[in-house]
Amino acid sequence: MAKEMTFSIIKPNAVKKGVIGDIINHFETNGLQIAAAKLGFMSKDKCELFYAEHKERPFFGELVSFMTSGPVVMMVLAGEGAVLKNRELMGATDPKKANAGTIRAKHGDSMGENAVHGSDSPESAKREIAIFFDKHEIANM
Ligand code: FUP
Repeated sequence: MAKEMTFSIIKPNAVKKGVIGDIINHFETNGLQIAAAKLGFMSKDKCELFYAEHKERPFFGELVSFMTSGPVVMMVLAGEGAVLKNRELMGATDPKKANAGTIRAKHGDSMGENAVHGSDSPESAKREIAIFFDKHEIANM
């Protein structure tokens, strides 16, 4: 499989719990390298743009208010088949349905507060990375 990049967010509930290190360790020990990272608040504008596909969904307001409620870690992950690999490591959207040992099973609190985000396709990854990072901020891993 070709080397790819994907976009990852450690969400406010996971940052608050102090599990940034555990999550990054999970990535690094499973073949994903950190090609770029920043910790900080997501602006409401960027958050709404990021989740634009969910704009009409009933949970949109709650999702944006949660994602901007505290600092997050925004990252570019690089590795062989990074998009799919990251989705496997995260587990299902609903932490109750996520396989044992996945990040969401370990650190997710609810469907909304599910600890991490990961791009669902290489096209989404490209779009999402461009919202939060300039090209020169990303290491060529
Ligand atoms: P995922 O790709 O696994 O992050 O899941 P989705 O793109 O379907 O959902 C994006 C985010 O919306 C999830 F992380 C959590 C939130 N969400 C809800 O809060 N309620 C729902 O019913 C579905 C999603």
